[in-house]
Amino acid sequence: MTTVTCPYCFTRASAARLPYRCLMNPAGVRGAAPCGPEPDEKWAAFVGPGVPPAARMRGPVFTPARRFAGLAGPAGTGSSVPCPACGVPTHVRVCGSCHSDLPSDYCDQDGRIIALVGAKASGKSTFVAVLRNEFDHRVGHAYNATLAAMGPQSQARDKEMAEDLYERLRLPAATRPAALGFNDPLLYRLSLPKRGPLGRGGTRHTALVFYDAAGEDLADAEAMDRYTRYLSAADGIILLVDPLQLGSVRDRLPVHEGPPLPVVETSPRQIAADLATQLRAHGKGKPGGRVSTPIAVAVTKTDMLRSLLDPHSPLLRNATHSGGAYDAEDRLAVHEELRTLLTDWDAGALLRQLEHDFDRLSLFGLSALGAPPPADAPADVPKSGPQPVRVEDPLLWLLSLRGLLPVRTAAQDRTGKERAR
Ligand SMILES: Nc1nc2c(ncn2[C@@H]2O[C@H](COP(=O)(O)OP(=O)(O)O)[C@@H](O)[C@H]2O)c(=O)[nH]1
Ligand SMILES: [Mg+2]
Ligand SMILES: [Zn+2]
Ligand SMILES: [Zn+2]
Repeated sequence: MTTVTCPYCFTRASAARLPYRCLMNPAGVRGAAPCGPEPDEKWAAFVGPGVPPAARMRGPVFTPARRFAGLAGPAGTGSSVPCPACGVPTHVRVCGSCHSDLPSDYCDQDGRIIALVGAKASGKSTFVAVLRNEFDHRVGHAYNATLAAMGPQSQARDKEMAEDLYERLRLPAATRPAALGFNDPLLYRLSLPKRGPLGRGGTRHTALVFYDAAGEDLADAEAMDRYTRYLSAADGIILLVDPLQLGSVRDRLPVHEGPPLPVVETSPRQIAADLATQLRAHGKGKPGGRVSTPIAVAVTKTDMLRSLLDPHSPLLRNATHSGGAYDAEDRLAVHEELRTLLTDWDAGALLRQLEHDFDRLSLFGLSALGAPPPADAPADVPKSGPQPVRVEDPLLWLLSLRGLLPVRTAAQDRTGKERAR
């Protein structure tokens, strides 16, 4: 049975029990009058006082008769059930708790919530857009995987972000307090070949939920509460750390040709500490103990750090993903490289905080753009377009922990070589 976690309020429910919303289609059947809009108070209360009265009027929500429950159509199309009032079938399911509409394909697969966390301007929007694009090319090809936006809102935003970044060569507009409606998750469907014990075919779909919100910005208590529920519902967390926020990195960078350094925001160490406190408060670790949720901590904008890296640093090139397997040795090499760097940066304060707070931690380094934005046009993508380095690693690691990807280990490599001899 599929369990669905609402990507808006994070209530969990069995997919078969979700209510439906009538689409008020005028093509009534059996001569029944079409349904009209009704005030959806549950939804309005959830979305908040900003909703104009007219927008509260929505298609009626109903719970289908038992005999219709679980009458799913062909895989991926969702099920559709007739509205008891007008008789017209609808496929739109809503969360029973907040009445948000759920994309029908979201309800047909097990969800994984991967929470994306990072201070303002740490690179979250750019990261998501570039990651999505890499699945259309290099990464999708290596793993035979696709990553597609689900539902009309996510699809529209996904398209807009891609056009900005890859066609207009514009960086995303900053995630600023004004954009604080915490109502807009980006929903994606990740499809990977199934890996049964017998290597049987088929495809496994996994729903991924990202919010592009800066946690420290969420001034009002309700938005903050929802944000912490998002974090505690997460199966894995990607924490983006902007190295340009670390004093000792800023001091060490040569007077560079890129745009001016960003203003100093909340320190990454503080963000990590707050994150751990919030997760512990939601039972993801004993008070004072380590948090159990796996966390991928990714230092972004590594293109700015070239002068601080050894020319052989693994941070300067993408993983090969050869044989469609996630390379555990390569991950370790990156992790160790970052441990060394972080030990040095700001006297190791961030590293100590992370190792103190998180039980399952892996460090990553990535660049979504591959080069700094042009100095004379800091809101633009570099002329050659994004040339990402290692953007996929944090997500792939979290997926590999869930057994969703084949993993290649050093031991396997050795046996492979011996066999080849
Ligand atoms: N050098 C460099 N700068 C980046 C990269 N990604 C983002 N940035 C810069 O960081 C700024 C904020 O990025 P954005 O994705 O909007 O961050 P968000 O506020 O966390 O969503 C951008 O406007 C760029 O100036 C990168 O890969 N390399
Ligand atoms: Mg953003
Ligand atoms: Zn909900
Ligand atoms: Zn109806």
